[in-house]
Amino acid sequence: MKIFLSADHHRHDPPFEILDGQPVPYFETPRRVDIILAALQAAGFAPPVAAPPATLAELAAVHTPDYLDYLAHAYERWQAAGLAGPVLPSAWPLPGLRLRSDCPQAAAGRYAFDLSAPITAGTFAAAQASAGAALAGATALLQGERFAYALCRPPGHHAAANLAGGYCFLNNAALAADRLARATTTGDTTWALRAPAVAVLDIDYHHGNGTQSIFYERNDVLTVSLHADPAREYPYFLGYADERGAGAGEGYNLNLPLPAGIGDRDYLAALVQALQAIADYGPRYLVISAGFDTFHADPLGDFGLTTAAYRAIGAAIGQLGLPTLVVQEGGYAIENLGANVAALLDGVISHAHK
Ligand code: SP5
Ligand code: ZN
Repeated sequence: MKIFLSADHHRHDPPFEILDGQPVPYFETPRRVDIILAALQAAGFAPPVAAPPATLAELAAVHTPDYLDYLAHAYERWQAAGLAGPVLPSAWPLPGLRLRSDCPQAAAGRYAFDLSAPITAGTFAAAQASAGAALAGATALLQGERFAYALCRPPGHHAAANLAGGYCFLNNAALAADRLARATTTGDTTWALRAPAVAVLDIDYHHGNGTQSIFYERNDVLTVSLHADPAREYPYFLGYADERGAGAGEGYNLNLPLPAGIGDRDYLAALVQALQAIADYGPRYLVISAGFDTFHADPLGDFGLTTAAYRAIGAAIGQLGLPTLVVQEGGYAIENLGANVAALLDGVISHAHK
């Protein structure tokens, strides 16, 4: 399995986040990558390849130009206004207020939906590196690789076309899925008649609100997410079972909200349902948004999965027999994160020769 690394990820290392009203040390730390790399090396995986950073033109495939301009310049504009970094909003243009981005503080509220995506001096460079790893993974599949793993940091699945949040700035999995979909569906038939292209399966503990919103009106990318019920868990405002897509995308989004405390057996049963929906769609490529905050010891989650479950999840995914890109998302039980990633990837490749 080819492994692509966002080598510049360490340039994003915010000092704190506001979690449920309290300032706490940033959970999404550079140490996560070190630990995953060490575990993969110990498990005998090939050394990672450093991917080039994604260009603005590549990012514009799923992100808006105004949002990219904001991300690229937010920190310098914040500093130029005499504010101390990191960039963090303190007011939001919720319904009833006017959607403006005239000054740095207004822009911060305009382009972020929570208090967990602070922008530091190196944040955009790190996010570009992370997106570059996912895009390199997509390209590897297009060139005939069966599997690839993009060790992305910062993660991406909460980032929408024009919004940061949930430790995410650029939607790595969406960029990869979009690249695979465009390569698959370019042709002279009308959009609605093109063959199914790509499925995104999101197994992070949190709903992938950004990925869902990016593909919500498209039928060339099926989005499926297993996650904690948003009625009790972040991101609260999206991820419910009745969100099924809109317009041409109606029927091409599937949310499977899960109860607190769910264990290996019930989780794997829900996964079978998700994989059946993907098999019915019949995509050419599969992108996995792989979060490990479903682990029983994760500080942010309340699921009960064991390390053995990740091997079983990977095996079930591998059994679909699709060229598959695994994109790193969350996972904050640092001591177990490496073993859990290695278990998932081992599971994915375990069926390769059957
Ligand atoms: C990529 C990713 O996993 N982002 C997750 C961001 C979650 N941020 C806010 C979570 C707030 C929920 N409260 C947790 C209580 C833990 N006891
Ligand atoms: Zn998560």
